[in-house]
Amino acid sequence: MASGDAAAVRVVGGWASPFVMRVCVALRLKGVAYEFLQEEPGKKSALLLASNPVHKQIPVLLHGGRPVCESLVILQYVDEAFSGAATPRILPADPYDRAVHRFWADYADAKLPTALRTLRGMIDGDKAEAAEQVAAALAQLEEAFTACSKGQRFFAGDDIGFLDIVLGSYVGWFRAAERITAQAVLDETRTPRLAAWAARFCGHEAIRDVMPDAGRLVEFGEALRAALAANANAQRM
Ligand SMILES: N[C@@H](CCC(=O)N[C@@H](CS)C(=O)NCC(=O)O)C(=O)O
Repeated sequence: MASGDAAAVRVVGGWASPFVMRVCVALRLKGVAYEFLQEEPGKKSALLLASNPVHKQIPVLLHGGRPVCESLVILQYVDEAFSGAATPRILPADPYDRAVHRFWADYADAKLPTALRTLRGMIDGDKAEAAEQVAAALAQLEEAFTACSKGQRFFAGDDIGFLDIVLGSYVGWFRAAERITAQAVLDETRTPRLAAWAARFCGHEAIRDVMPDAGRLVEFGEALRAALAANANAQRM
């Protein structure tokens, strides 16, 4: 599909980003072909800066050349823009369920990224405190899973949906943090239903090819830290 095409779908992203993974999963679920434009770690391309001038962050979805930014906004856009009868829904059909799923997605994004970055050593902070923050958030999300899934396999029911994609995008980084800290993050004792859900999520056909391997994520984190430090040193010179 040529990028000048009014229907062309392109994702400006990075393979290791949980926020980018969400967008790829949503497009895969919808059966939408897309071109993936890999950003160089620690750098920002002219295309990224031009298409997300406010936050300058990945992911950006380009649909017919028009940018959509912020992963949760993109998921909702993809759901609405590709909504044929044969395509699965991403957000629940019921307005109340939609509100509940959005609430927990916002909760996950408010509680998890900073604590995970601290555990990975990407930002300074108390690692034990960060581990407690993640554990407390996952305990809340375990309750949310029970309420939302109503005894089914996923938050959205018998197949994955919005909240599965949002929380599931962190699973690779949970596993990477487990390797780095040598401590359980998605703990089978504290949060058994979420641990089982994560295994089911990773085995889903829309996920298998885009779920990053924990070992590769650990290596990526180390390389990114080195690249960012080199950039900072170069700017000081
Ligand atoms: N709230 C944003 C977060 C996106 C985000 O944090 N992206 C990271 C990559 S994982 C990024 O672009 N970091 C580079 C930067 O902030 O300069 C979303 O949901 O899309």
